[in-house]
Amino acid sequence: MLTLFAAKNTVAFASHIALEETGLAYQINWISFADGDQLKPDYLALNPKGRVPALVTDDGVLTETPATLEYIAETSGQLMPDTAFDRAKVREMLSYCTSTFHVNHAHKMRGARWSDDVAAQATMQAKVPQTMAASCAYIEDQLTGDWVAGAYSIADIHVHTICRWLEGDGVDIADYPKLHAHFGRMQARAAVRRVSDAHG
Ligand SMILES: N[C@@H](CCC(=O)N[C@@H](CS)C(=O)NCC(=O)O)C(=O)O
Repeated sequence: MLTLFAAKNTVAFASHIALEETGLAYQINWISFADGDQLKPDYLALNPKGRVPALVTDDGVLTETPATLEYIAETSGQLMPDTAFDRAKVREMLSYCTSTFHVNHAHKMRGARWSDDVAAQATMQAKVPQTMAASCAYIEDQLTGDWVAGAYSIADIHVHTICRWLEGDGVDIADYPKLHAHFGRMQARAAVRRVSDAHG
């Protein structure tokens, strides 16, 4: 049995979708950011980074969304395309999502990670619509079919999870027709709807 430590509507949403899609046995342990659960000793013992997700497996704890997603894909034999090239394209997108797309978004609420200067934090925050729009334009350009790399995969799940934050980041996804259609395809999936309902 896997246990996913998740906070609602965070990037842990991606690992939650992957678990729900594959049918692996899992349970959710909700973390409340409002209560500061991610910084409490019990949770820090599990994930010293004080972030979600954390996925507890029989072999130990995994953190970082690309790692948790790839573990779920590999152990289930699902959510990865067939060819070496397409699998590398999936990893390319996971890497982009975690290192750039997500980090752009984090500059809105988490500027204190990078500067103690309140004015600098405000400057970072002001730039979020621009950097998130640039990420959308990049992904729009990458989308040549229904999915990021051949078949539906963990890369689609990661992209979708971050796209759910776009409205709050001041970006209209309708400005990116292929990404918008991808968003609709994701929302139409039963597993995504179930996870969406769970996150409220
Ligand atoms: N690179 C990590 C980032 C994880 C991360 O930053 N998660 C955020 C939620 S979206 C978090 O736990 N933030 C808590 C905090 O900053 O206190 C991943 O992709 O899993």
